[in-house]
Amino acid sequence: MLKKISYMTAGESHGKGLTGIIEGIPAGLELTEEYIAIDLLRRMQGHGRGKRMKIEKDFAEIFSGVRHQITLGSPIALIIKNLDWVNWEDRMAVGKPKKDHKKVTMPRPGHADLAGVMKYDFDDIRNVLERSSARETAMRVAIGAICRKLLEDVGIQIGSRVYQIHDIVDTKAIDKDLNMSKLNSLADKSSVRCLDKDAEKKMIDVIDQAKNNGDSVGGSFEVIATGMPYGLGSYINADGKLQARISQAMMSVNAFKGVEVGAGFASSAVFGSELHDEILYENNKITRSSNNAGGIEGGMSNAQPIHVKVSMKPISTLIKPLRSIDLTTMEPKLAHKERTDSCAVPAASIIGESMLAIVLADALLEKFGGDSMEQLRKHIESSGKY
Ligand code: EPS
Repeated sequence: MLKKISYMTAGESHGKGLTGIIEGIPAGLELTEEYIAIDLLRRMQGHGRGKRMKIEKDFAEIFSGVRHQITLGSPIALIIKNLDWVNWEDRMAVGKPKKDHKKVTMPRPGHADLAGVMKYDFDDIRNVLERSSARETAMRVAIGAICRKLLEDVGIQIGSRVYQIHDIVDTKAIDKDLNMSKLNSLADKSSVRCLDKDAEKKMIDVIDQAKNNGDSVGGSFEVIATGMPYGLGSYINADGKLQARISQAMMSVNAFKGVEVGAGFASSAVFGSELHDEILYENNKITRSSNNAGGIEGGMSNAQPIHVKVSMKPISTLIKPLRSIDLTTMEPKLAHKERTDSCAVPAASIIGESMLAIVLADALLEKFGGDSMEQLRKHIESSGKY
């Protein structure tokens, strides 16, 4: 559903690394590897992460498309090396392996394992799980960081926080006037990326409880974009609708199971008069009495902050596995165990920010266009309405 930007990632979780290419970023955007590294580091954090994150130091090397810290308008290629590769070289060898390796044959409920082996006629689930692993999201975050830089340079900021882990809810409201870099710096200080200290403690406890039981927990986070102009997206056709484009991007992450825009599901339980955001005119500016629409009306941004909530299921690799079968014998067996995280919701919120950045950068380029950042800025200055 992207219209101006296209991107692709490649790479197996325990292969040599992840590669990614993004095309459609205008020339003249200032970009450094260090800037991308900030979000990669944020994705690696969070209470409940497993041992893999202690092995890796995710860093995206820019391979092409940037010269002297400025984008060239050409495809930008990135490489994130897997430091864990040294431990998997033979098991994941591109060529003939030196020895036989035990096949993975007990599919994990909730993972891509069963449908994946059926689809590709594999007899080894490792051929599926390596690519379906959430490791791939490291490259999405690197690509998202490039889009975030473009948005930042034209005044659009993206922030997020976790508001629920398992059944623990952080009810502390985000201050209406809080800017997104402040929100991120507050959330980043917490190992669960929530705002309320009591909720934080309870969230940490519930993650520890899950971990001690060989279990996992999911949760929900919200992502907000400020500085939005009117009219990103469109009401004229299905594939132009901004909420559809955002939902598609969020739901393209395996573990994300639900997306709400603005008041979302709660909208169905209130009267129209309670829900809709009244239109006011104050200090020479159109304002709204609330933002239950989440910044999108009729498939277009309405100059209010974009507000999206996303839920993540508990990770499906369990240290205390669920029932499954051995696909070689069809005998009952417990599901495959693989090193895993007990909770990755804090990391998921960074992935959510990245997915929103990609969609908004794309919709911004669709509306305003330009081969260079200078042209884009001029187009926004001359026709952007806020
Ligand atoms: C992940 C890397 C993976 C997992 C996790 C996310 O590394 P490993 O499999 O070596 O531990 O930690 O992915 C899953 C739990 C999953 O089920 O896909 C990462 O880089 O985020």
